[in-house]
Amino acid sequence: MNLNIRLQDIVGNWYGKTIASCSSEELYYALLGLTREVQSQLPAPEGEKKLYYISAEFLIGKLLVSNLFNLGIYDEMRELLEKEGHDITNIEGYEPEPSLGNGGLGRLAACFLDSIATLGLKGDGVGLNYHYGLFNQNFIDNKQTETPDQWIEEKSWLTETDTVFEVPMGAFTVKSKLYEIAIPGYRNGVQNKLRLFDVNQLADMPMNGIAFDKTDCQHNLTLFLYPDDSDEAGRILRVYQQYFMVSNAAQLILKELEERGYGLEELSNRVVIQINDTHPSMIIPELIRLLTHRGMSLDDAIYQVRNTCAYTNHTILAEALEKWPVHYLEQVCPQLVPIIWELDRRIKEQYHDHRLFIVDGDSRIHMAHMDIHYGFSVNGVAALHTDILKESELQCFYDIYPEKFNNKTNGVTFRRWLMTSNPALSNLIDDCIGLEWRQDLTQLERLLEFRKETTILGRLLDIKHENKLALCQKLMDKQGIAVNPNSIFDIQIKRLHEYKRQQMNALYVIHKYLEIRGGKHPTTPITVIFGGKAAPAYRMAKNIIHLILCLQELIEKDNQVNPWLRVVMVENYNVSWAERLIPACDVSEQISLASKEASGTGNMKFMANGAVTLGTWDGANVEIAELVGQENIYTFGASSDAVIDMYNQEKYNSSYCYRDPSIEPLVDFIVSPELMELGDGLLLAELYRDMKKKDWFMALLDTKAYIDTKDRAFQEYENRMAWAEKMLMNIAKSAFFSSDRTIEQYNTDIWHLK
Ligand code: 26Q
Repeated sequence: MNLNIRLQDIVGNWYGKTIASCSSEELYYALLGLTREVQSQLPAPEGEKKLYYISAEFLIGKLLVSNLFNLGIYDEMRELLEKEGHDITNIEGYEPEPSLGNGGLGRLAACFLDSIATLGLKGDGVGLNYHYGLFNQNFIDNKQTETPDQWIEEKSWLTETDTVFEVPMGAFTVKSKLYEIAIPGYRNGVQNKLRLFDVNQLADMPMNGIAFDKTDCQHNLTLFLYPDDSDEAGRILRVYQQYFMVSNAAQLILKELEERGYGLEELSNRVVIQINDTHPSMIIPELIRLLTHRGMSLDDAIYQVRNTCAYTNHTILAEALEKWPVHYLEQVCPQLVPIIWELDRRIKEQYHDHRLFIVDGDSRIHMAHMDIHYGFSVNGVAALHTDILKESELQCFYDIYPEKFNNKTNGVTFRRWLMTSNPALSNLIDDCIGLEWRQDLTQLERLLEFRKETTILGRLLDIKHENKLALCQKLMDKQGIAVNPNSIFDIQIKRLHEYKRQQMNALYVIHKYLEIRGGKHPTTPITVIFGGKAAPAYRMAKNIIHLILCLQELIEKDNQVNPWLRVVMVENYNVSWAERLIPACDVSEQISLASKEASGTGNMKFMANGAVTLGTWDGANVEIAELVGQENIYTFGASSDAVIDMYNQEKYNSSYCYRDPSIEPLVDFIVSPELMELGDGLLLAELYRDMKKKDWFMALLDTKAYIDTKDRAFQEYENRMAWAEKMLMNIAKSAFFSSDRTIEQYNTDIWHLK
């Protein structure tokens, strides 16, 4: 297809204009149309067996650039537009960003779809078509406020299909409709689909802010994405959503099995289902229900399902493990309840250890337990995480099913997170090692040859500087904030959670602030950048945001300090922000309490873009450290063994961290007159009390080591060539964290697609 002619045709027909005379907005819709046209020609991958990756979240982000790139027409299109006086980045600005996920788990699912299609594997994503994605975040009075995020427009990436199902709920039946988004592989001429179910006729629900009538489940089913599990209200609605999702998925899977010409007894040979955390776990009893309805014996149905379903665990935080009261399911999907009791009965008959039961003594259904007993694979998402599952959290399951447990260290797609988001660095890599790495990321290690080449190291530093300038421009455009591009960019971007310890980073800021006020200033100025949303009902997370924003204002107004230190919290952090922040980062903050962050995936994106990690011995940080070696990462803090031990023995209390006298003044500063005047005294005092008296996620345990290590990193930043070498080492070793590698391992060990 001649792209120029086709694009001219489209804008001519739609707007009666030439490409040159179109607005960026008009061109966005024209490109959307053209890209959809190209994609519609692509066949699905061939294969006798098909994967269904079921997930409540797919945080796909904007798709225009990524789709053009995978179709192999991005450069041509960009140049063509440039000739007509248009900048594709401006055009992309008009694309609404689908935020159909909260954070890591949803973004992982999006990276996986990209890699599955790129490897030519036959596999679709299945989820829900939320009308409102994750809320939009605004800062008012140094506090987070939430507004609804309505992302769907009349013209979008969604294609309506004529596939409809009925989902029987307790008191009513819901008619569903399937929508699809194309997922093209990278330059391989095939596409998979992201299949999103919606209610057939969504009532036009009035929203009041982000609040709405949570009791009208029948009409609100796909209205919005849950902003985390900290929102106590609406749990039943969440179960409705989950059942709606899996019943549709199960009906779709059986329909397609039949269309492919296979009988039900072929299910486990022809289908594999990956259950992304426990949110889709009800697919297990739902499939058993549908199979037995169609005449299969219960034993055979259980056999089929057990050999079809595989479960991924993403968390060991007890509060995030789903346990639904039986009476919730009696209301939502009463037809599943006898099946679950039967599944539980079989376990209780065989084992007498109550920790293995599906239904506990309080009549709560442990979704993960059901997955482990009635699936064939259980995987963690980083080596340390899988070890913790085996050795402590799920040890009693590992004892009876050692063969089911396996690790799949997470990965990210380098097409979005390096090639399109950091073109300058990608071009430098091309210049060093040729183009092959773009298809085969293991080639990146060849960069090691250049670790002593000062011209290459110099170019690395120049590119980092350019990317900082681009970020500064965005910060100015979006928030009117001027950041010094010659400062060190120290970045922590992720959901707000106490275990991720943004509050510890804030204590570092206080430390530096007091030091500078005392006359000791750093050699190079420091900019500490935060980004992330707090669940609307998670008080402590919101208090931490409030502290950060108050510090931002305090320092902004202090001319003695602000030449040397700035704090910036980006508003409404999302995938698009990440694409600008990560290429501009010097120091990547990965400071979770050891054992709590299952993997992390931002850490991998930063590494690939030449940031140096400052991190604890947690999640995939451990594997990053192994790969780059101690000279190329800054690690600190208590080990996961020590932390787990402290929890088990109830050894930790925050006061024992005051053994170092430098810590207490930092905590006290949270309620200092300066900050209390700027902020909401009640919120700051609540945070202060929590840190002093409870500090459940042990921020104070590691604060001293954190400050010392971070100061050392900033000192070593001064030796620019030595730092550039660290950057290069990180880039060269990052290929392990490609989701292409991860998906290859899923396929070899679990899916066996081809
Ligand atoms: C549960 C019940 C009710 C309502 C909501 C939820 C809920 C929603 C989202 C529970 C968990 C999540 C999201 C979890 C998540 O993002 N986990 C992250 O997964 C990443 C990919 O594996 C890891 O890298 C991160 O370490 C992990 O925190």
